Amino acid sequence: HKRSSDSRGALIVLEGLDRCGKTSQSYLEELGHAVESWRFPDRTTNVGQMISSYLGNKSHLDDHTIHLLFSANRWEKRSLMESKLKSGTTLIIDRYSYSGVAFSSAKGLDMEWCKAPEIGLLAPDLVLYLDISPEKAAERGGYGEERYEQLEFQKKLARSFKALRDASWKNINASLPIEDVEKQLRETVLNCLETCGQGKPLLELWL
Ligand code: 2DT
Repeated sequence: HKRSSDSRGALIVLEGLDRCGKTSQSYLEELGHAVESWRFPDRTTNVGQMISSYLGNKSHLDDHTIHLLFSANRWEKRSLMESKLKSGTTLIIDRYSYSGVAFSSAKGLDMEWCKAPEIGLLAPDLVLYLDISPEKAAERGGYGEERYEQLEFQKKLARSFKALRDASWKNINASLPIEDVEKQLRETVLNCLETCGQGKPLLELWL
C-alpha cells in the first residue's frame, strides 16, 4: 500500500454526531503511511481558547460570533495543512467545516451564510460520516456537561449534516460493533489514499 514519495497526502475528515466513537491513525502508520491526527476546534490557539471557554459554558457569545471563531480557527491552520499534505502527510481530522455549518444551522442560522466563511479552505478528499441515530448515540455516551449534548439538538444536527452531503461524502454505519466500524473505515481510507496517490488535485471548499 505504500505510495511513491512525491505523491501528496490525503485530507480525510471524520464527522458525525457527538459520541459516535472515533478511530485512530495507528492502522495507517502500520502500513507505513505518514499520517497525523488533528481535531477542530484546535483549542491550543488564542481563538481556540475563546471557543473552549464558550463550549464549557464559561462565556457567552452570539451564535454568529462563535460561528466565525470556529471558522477562523480553521483558517489559522490552513497553510500548515496545505504544506503537510503537499509534503506527503495524510491528515485525519476530527470535525471540520461540515460540523461548523451543521451545528450553526441546527441553531437556526442560515445555511448559506454559514458556508460563506469556509469558502477557500481545503476541501477534504474524503468525509467519513459516522452515522448513528441520535437515540442510540445518547444510549452509548451518556451526554455530558458541554453545550449541544441534548437529544433534540442532536436530531436537528443530523438533519443539517444530511443536507451537506457531497461527492466526497461516505456514510459509515456507526451503530455496528466497533470492530465493524473500524473495518469500514480502514477500507474506505485505503481507497482514498490510492486515488490521491494517483494525482487527484487538492481542491477548495465548497465543491
Ligand atoms: P469536540 O467535542 O469534538 O471537541 O467539539 N463545533 C465544532 C462547532 O459548533 N463548530 C465547528 O466548527 C466545530 C469544529 C461540535 C466541540 C463542539 O464544537 C462543535 C462539538
